[in-house]
Amino acid sequence: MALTIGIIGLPQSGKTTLFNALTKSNAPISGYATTTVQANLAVVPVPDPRVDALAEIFQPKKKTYTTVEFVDVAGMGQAGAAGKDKQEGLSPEFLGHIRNADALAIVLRTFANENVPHIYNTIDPNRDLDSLNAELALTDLSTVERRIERTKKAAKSGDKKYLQELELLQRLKETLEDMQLARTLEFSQQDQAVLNELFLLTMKPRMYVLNTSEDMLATANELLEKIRAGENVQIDALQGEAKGFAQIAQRAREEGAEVVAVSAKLEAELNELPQEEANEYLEALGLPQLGADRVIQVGYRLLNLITFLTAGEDEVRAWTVTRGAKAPEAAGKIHTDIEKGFIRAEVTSFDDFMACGSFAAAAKKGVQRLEGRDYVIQDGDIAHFRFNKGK
Ligand SMILES: Nc1nc2c(ncn2[C@@H]2O[C@H](COP(=O)(O)OP(=O)(O)O)[C@@H](O)[C@H]2O)c(=O)[nH]1
Ligand SMILES: [Mg+2]
Repeated sequence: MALTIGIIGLPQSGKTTLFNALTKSNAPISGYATTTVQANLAVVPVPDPRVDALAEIFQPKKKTYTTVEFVDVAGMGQAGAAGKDKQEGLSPEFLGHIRNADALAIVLRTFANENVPHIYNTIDPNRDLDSLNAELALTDLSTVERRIERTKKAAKSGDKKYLQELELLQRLKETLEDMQLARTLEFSQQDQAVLNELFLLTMKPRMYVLNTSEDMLATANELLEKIRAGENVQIDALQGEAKGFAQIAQRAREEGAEVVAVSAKLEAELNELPQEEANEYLEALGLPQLGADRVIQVGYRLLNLITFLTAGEDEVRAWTVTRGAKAPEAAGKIHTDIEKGFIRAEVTSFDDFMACGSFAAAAKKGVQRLEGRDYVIQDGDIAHFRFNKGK
């Protein structure tokens, strides 16, 4: 069940370069704005230090991470690219790729480079985000308007369900007309059922990926951290790229969105180097980790998934379940037979395990628990399932 994160942004913002950095693959990078819809798709492992730590202990034959799918789709900002001022809505090809994405990574360019034209000629991520939001909102607006027509007909019967639905749709319509995101509204559980059918683009969880100049990465990380922590930053006093970082970070904070800074080009280049050299380079830049890895980890977090682990001499492995899943469902991820014959789960939290160093020590210390069918799996649980093979 690979969940998908759609990489979107204006032409020349660095989507494909980021995609390459994420996947360590080499999708073609365009040096000019294209009008056709190209899509690159890849399933990438989610870096997880817990898997690495357990592998150090168990020295397994195999080490397996959870995965997430990224799709890089061109197709936004085409009206701007063609020099038209009217937004014409997004193409069916673009929508075909992005409607089913579970979350969005929105690439915003902050790097300046004369050789890489910008469709609006200047570097201004705040303006670019407004423009992207407007395109997404307009597309959602037409979805909502079509639905209103349908629901109006159904509501003629006087059925309360449809009258409530109309109310919701009206609220969405007003929000989208203001170019605001549907996800900023509050919804009831009943609304949620309708929303699930609409696949609105402005409902999707999102992260902003600031594509920075190489030498501004450290500054970006510092500012992002400050704003995330709620420190008071005088945004208007900032200049150049730094101002853009702060503006987007502030918006992300207000919206409850995530924000990550990367230098897509640098990272795509680092992938060409041997691991050791790449690490040295990162260290020299004062960076703790590849931005691409952060993008993957934050993307995974957006999907509201949790990870549980299995560990042994054969394999150390991370598994994905949705938040709230109970033990038998988690067992079913490994094999349906284990779910069917589920007896109980032996569970040790990752932290407890690391403090003890082995399952035997964990059991002795009493931190290894026996859990039944109703146990809700927690992120970082190391689980061993006992099951009845005959069932
Ligand atoms: N200087 C610099 N150039 C970049 C960066 N990221 C992308 N580019 C360049 O910008 C151009 C467009 O990048 P691309 O990934 O194809 O953009 P896309 O249209 O959003 O997919 C390419 O020439 C890239 O080399 C970056 O972080 N710094
Ligand atoms: Mg591209």
